[in-house]
This record gives sequence, structure tokens and C-alpha cells, in this order.
Amino acid sequence: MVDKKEILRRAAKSVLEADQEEAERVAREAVEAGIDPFLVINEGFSKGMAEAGELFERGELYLPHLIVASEGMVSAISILEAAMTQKKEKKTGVAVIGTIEGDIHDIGKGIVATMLRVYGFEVHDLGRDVPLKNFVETAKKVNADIIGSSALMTTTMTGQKTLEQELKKAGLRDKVKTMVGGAVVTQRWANKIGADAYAENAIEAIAKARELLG
Ligand code: HCB
Repeated sequence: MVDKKEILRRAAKSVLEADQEEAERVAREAVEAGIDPFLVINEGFSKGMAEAGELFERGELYLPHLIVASEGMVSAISILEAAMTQKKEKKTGVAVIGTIEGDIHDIGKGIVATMLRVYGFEVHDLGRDVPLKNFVETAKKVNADIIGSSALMTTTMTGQKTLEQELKKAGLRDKVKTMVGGAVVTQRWANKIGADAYAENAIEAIAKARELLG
């Protein structure tokens, strides 16, 4: 029998060691064993990435390692995503999501987008390094209920504040809810810029999005 704890430990280790083959192997084994894909992402791969981030910050791990580790994580997540099933048949709402202009970090944003889809949202994922006007234009075009923006750097989180202002200018702020997230973002920041919600992780993002849309 496959040991869940062991799968989670190996998932974290594969990212930390930037071992893409092992990351994919663990993801496949988790799927075969019927382990909840979100658990493997949140308690396994994400833990490894958080640890890699700490080592990177301390100068004990370098950017090329982080790049390979990210590639492994992305490809393992795509294996897990294929095993996720839609939870709701009824449409929950329309969401526009993307990583703020100047920021190429998109792993977490991708997880949130997947979770929203699984929970019945129609998701328009704009990708990473997204110009603010694209959030506004798409929200208008698809009649969005919620915009989720992601920022992982102090230099790009200010874009979330500007986005609030741009939505107001476009007359959309009363029609669409906003949710912010990403490593450097906090509830305090969300309050300061007037965002409707802050989510620390993808599970919380779903809960907050559903709460906002009633
Ligand atoms: Co990057 N990087 N990086 N990086 N990177 C960070 C973000 C630092 C914090 C690392 C550090 O120094 N401590 C740092 C930013 C410092 C700062 O501004 N305070 C940093 C830096 C500086 C950089 C570069 C500038 C490095 C360089 O080139 N010298 C460069 C960025 C260039 C640019 O964007 N213009 C860079 C590059 C990279 C890569 C390419 C190697 C890789 C990204 C690959 C990719 O995304 N495709 C990378 C990575 C992986 C990281 C760390 C290690 C992990 C990020 C990650 O994917 N975490 C990160 C350190 C860290 O975060 N502690 C480091 C895992 C995911 C699952 O977590 O927090 O992104 P998450 O998402 C969660 C959560 O936040 C929430 O739900 C998600 C799922 O649970 N959430 C939302 C996210 N978005 C949401 C939106 C919502 O609406 C709601 C919830």
C-alpha cells in the first residue's frame, strides 16, 4: 500500500532537489493511489518550493536550481490536474485571473485558477506578466464576477493597488469583486488598497471567492 505521508515527503524533496523525473513519478503514484491531488500540491510540492525559496533567500541555492525546480513542480501539477474532477455542475461565477505586469511567477496563480475551475468557476486565465489594462478589458468583455491577481514581488504588488484604481476609472469597481494573493501579499495590504479579499492559499481562495459571490 502507498504511504500518503511518504508521497508528500517525496513530493517536497523532489522539488527541493529539482528532480523533475521524481516529481512526475510521485505525481503519477499519488494519482494511482487515489490521494487527493490538492493535498499533494499543498502539503507536498508547495512545501518543497517554500523550503527552496528560503534557501534561495539565504543565498544557499541559486536561480538556475530554482528554475529547474519550478519546471518539475509545474509538470507534476499538470499530472495531478488531469486527475481533478469538477465539483459542481452549476456555474459558480466568472473569474479573471493573472499575475501582475512585471512578474513572471505563475505557479501559485495556476493552482488557484485550477481550483476555481474545479469548483465550477468559468476561468479566464490571462497568464503572467499581465498588463493591468488586460485585466480591466477582459473583466468587461466576459462580465466577470471576480478578478484574482497574483503578485510575488514587492515591486509588482503595487500593481494590485493601481488595478483597483483602474477598475474604478472604468466604472467596474462596483460590479466586480477583487481578490489578491501571492507570497508578499497580506490581509493588511488587501485592506490598504481596498481589495475585497486576500487569500493565503488556493483552498482559501476558493472559500473567499464563493463567500464574496454569496
Ligand atoms: Co522568484 N522570487 N524570482 N522565482 N521565487 C520569490 C518570489 C522571492 C520571494 C524569493 C526571495 O528572494 N525570498 C523573491 C521576491 C522578493 C520580493 O520582492 N520580496 C523572488 C525574486 C527576487 C525573483 C527574481 C527577481 C530573481 C532574479 O531574477 N534575480 C525573478 C523574477 C523575475 C520577474 O518576475 N520579473 C524570479 C524568478 C523565479 C523563477 C523563474 C526561478 C521561479 C518562478 C517560476 C514560475 O512561477 N513559473 C521562482 C520561484 C519558484 C520563487 C519562489 C521560490 C517560490 C514561488 C512559488 O511558486 N511558490 C519564491 C519564494 C516564496 O514564494 N517564498 C521566490 C509556490 C506557490 C504554490 O505559492 O505563494 O506563489 P504562491 O501561491 C499560493 C498563494 O500565494 C496563493 O495561492 C497559491 C497556491 O496555494 N495565491 C493567490 C497566489 N496567487 C494568488 C492570487 C489570488 O487572487 C489568490 C491567492
